[in-house]
Amino acid sequence: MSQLSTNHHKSHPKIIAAIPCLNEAQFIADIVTKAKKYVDRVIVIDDGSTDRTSEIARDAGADVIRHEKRKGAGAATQSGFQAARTNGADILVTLDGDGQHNPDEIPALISPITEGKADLVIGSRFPQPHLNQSQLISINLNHVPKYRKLGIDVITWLYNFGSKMKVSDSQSCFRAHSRKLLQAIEITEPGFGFSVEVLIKARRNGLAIMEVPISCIYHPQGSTDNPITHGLGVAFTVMKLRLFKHQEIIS
Ligand SMILES: Nc1nc2c(ncn2[C@@H]2O[C@H](COP(=O)(O)OP(=O)(O)OP(=O)(O)O)[C@@H](O)[C@H]2O)c(=O)[nH]1
Ligand SMILES: [Mg+2]
Repeated sequence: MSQLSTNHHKSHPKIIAAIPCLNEAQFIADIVTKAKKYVDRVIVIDDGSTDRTSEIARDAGADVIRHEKRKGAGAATQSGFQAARTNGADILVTLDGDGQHNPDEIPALISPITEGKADLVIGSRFPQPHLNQSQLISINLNHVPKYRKLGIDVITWLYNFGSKMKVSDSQSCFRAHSRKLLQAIEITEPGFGFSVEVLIKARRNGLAIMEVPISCIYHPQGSTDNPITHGLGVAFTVMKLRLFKHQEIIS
């Protein structure tokens, strides 16, 4: 992995994109190519794929971190957090490698951080009225399957319950993170529970959380994991993290 010059000209924040991938050979080349237009470096975390994800990502110009064995989307994102810290990123963008997120929406996610308004920006598939719609670039394809929407709503409700800091989409992993957040938060959940773990720790650290609307493309070949176990696993993680406040916080 070539070491980018760290004495980056400070007027331009150093932006890194991390893309956790499990068998995404079909989509990854296009995503890396598009994302490279908006960031200084693209890092693909290959979470034990058995297809040509690593090779295709590298050929498209990404740096690749490979987990020999599958560890989970949370563990893969944690490797992205670590690589961003090691390379002195001012902003880390995370997006999925399965073509559901549109890299052309990266600027919309980054701007609240460059404007100093947020430490965590979530790309929401369910934009609330107060969000400025004009940011939506592509036609809204957010046909989130109903059963998935129900699962996401339950988890988002569990996260919002009793808190002033509410979000509309706790499960979206198309996010931007500030250097301050990267220094304050460690991901310990190996699976999809990491999505709410980062939210809960950000809120506990008093970090500013914002949402911007995104489009999300659902491909006909559909979901990878079993949505029920996926949803229940994350719901359990929210309850565990919110109930047991003694969770480790680095700072
Ligand atoms: N499912 C799954 N995805 C992983 C894993 N490790 C990395 N990933 C990547 O994590 C990202 C999100 O996973 P998805 O399975 O797309 O999760 P999702 O978007 O909530 O669910 P879908 O609607 O099924 O796509 C994708 O880029 C995956 O390739 C893993 O162990 N399981
Ligand atoms: Mg997906």
